[in-house]
Amino acid sequence: MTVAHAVQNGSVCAPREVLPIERRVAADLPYQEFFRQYVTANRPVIIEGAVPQWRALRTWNPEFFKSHFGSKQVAVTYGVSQRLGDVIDAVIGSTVERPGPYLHRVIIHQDMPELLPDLTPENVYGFPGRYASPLMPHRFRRPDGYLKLLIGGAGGKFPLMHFDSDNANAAITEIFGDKEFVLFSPHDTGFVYPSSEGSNASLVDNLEQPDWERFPLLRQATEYRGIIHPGETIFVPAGWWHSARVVSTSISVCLNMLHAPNWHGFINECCRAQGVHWATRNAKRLYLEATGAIMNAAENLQIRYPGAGFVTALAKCSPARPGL
Ligand SMILES: O=C(O)CCC(=O)C(=O)O
Repeated sequence: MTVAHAVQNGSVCAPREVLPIERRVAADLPYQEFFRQYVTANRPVIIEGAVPQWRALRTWNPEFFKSHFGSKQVAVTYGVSQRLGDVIDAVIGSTVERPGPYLHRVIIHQDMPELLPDLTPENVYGFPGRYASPLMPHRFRRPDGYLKLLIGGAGGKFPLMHFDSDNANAAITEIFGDKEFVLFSPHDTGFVYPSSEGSNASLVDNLEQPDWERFPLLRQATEYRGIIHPGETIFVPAGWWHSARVVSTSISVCLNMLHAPNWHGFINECCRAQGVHWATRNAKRLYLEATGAIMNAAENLQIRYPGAGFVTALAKCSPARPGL
């Protein structure tokens, strides 16, 4: 454990607790073990060697994107769209003092499907799960899990600390360069200043040098930190506050996942909408609970009979690979 001392008005204040994010090696972490120890327990982990076969690990770098997609117009951040070649130039020139753009709005299946073959076979620890199930109600179905491309240079960062909507889990896999994550448990929500009651966005905008006068309670939160390197996947569980900061020019992909353990929270979020008649809300809840029960059954069958094609197609709860 390390302890960070905050400096306020020139004097050192009470320390805050900083813990490393747990690390595991993929070769020693079969999927069912991952599911039990991290997905079900809602615990973050960094997995080394998660995607050894991905071609992206050998071919993706800033020059690759500049030469193959340089003239493509892409959504970079909220309300900003630019040629990817210009984004890459600015990313290469990015410094901690003058950070360049952080690309986080490209949905790969929709905007750059040419990249998909570089991301196969599917990440054992990072796949859409129930988002892709044919049992998922059409309105919530996202077979791509919102798979996104993230590119930034030194000093670049995801625009805000947040937890993911839909009560989703997230998996971010580093392809090139290094990126640091800072995480806070859902139990520390009271210390991380959500922008309004129930919001998933935090007002804390600088975790390297927090404004202690504005955010004094932050010192009571336990901070988890870890750097991901090429080939590593970080699992960010549902409800965990997170922010990401580029250490060295970084390219990664990120997606959202729904599994049995975060399904109930997903239902709660879906049924939270204001201004909807209680009867409609209850009908929706009942429908999603029934769907969840059928998915549970299909997933249990998949674990029992991993080779059965029709069960695998229905369940999508885990990658259907022998030995997992
Ligand atoms: O920049 C990152 O790696 C974090 C991405 C993220 O948190 C998100 O897309 O919700």
